Amino acid sequence: MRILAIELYRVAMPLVRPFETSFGRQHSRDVLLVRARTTVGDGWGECVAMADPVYSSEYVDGCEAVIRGYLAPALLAADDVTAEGVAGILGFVIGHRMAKAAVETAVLDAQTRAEGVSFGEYFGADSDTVDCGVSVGIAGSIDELLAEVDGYVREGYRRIKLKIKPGWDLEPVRAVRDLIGETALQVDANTAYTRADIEHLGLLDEFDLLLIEQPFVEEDILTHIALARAIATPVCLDESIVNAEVAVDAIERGATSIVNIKAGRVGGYLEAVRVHDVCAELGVPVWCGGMLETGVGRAANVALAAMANFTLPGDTSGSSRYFAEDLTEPFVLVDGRLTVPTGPGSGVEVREELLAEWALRAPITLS
Ligand code: OSB
Ligand code: MG
Repeated sequence: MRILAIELYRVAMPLVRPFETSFGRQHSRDVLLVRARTTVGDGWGECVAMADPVYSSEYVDGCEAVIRGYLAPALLAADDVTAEGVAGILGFVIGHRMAKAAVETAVLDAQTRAEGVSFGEYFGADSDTVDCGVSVGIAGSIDELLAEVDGYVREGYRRIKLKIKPGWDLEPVRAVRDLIGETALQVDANTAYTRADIEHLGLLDEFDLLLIEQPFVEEDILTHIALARAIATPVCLDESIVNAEVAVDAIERGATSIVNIKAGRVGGYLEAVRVHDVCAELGVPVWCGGMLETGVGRAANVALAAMANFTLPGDTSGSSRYFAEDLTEPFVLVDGRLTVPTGPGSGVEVREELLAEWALRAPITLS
């Protein structure tokens, strides 16, 4: 195919409740959507970067700038583009994985729609539904936290993940464990701790957690190794795992025994599949992370999470956990699971009238 145009849309999606983590509090999701207009048809990708560079170095204005200045011009100049060739064409740009992932996904969506193949089939998914967990932000009080968690358990979520930080860890985890009994529970620190906290984090062992996610800064593999040796709770890396090679390195050195896979963080779904595969070879289970995606990104995540080695529930929650109204048909939990879309490409349709209604600015066309 040839790329005829790349269109960039920016929409503001208010969250149904603020989402607070150790890196700040979001009230709304500032989403960048990419539409690839190609000779075989159109496709969509969602950029997962946050409004500010506080989870990773990427942020949404930066992604837009790198797509406008480098990624879109390179794709528009290429004679023949395939989804499998996008990473090579864009490889001259260092990093900027979330921006690259959004563009590659738009091309993949166009390509697979034209071929009549669903993302699930393309990735080699082997189930029709995925088990869903929910990521619960830092709350104003323990009572507020328990009320929120109780609501999710009643909705059927199969696993609860609590955001933690120094000063908000043992007490909320104990309270939630008491509330939910044997329901699966895990925690995510988003790099809020340091080596000096290893002994303290060991106190989480008594709560029988599935894992502790990314306690230390992304570059610091060594401290994660030290923690994994010191505590019983499995250590799981998120921010640190930026591609399949880094995943192998972190696993072989003993820094992570479970891996969170986010396609945006590793540069796209094709690399996400490779991370899945190397983890499977090494006997390391994976689960699908989330970045508060709209239905556009969620559809692809749900298809990815249907691959065989995604054996733990993902942060693939229903649309209503995030938004009053989604940009696509909503993802609705049934018995704690979401159904993998079966239509061509991502299998969902963008509600273009909402894109216009919620637009932060007019779309930009690069051609
Ligand atoms: O660390 O997993 C994370 C959201 C934004 C940025 C980073 C993270 C998260 C979540 C929410 O935990 C997952 C979701 O429900 O999409
Ligand atoms: Mg995380």
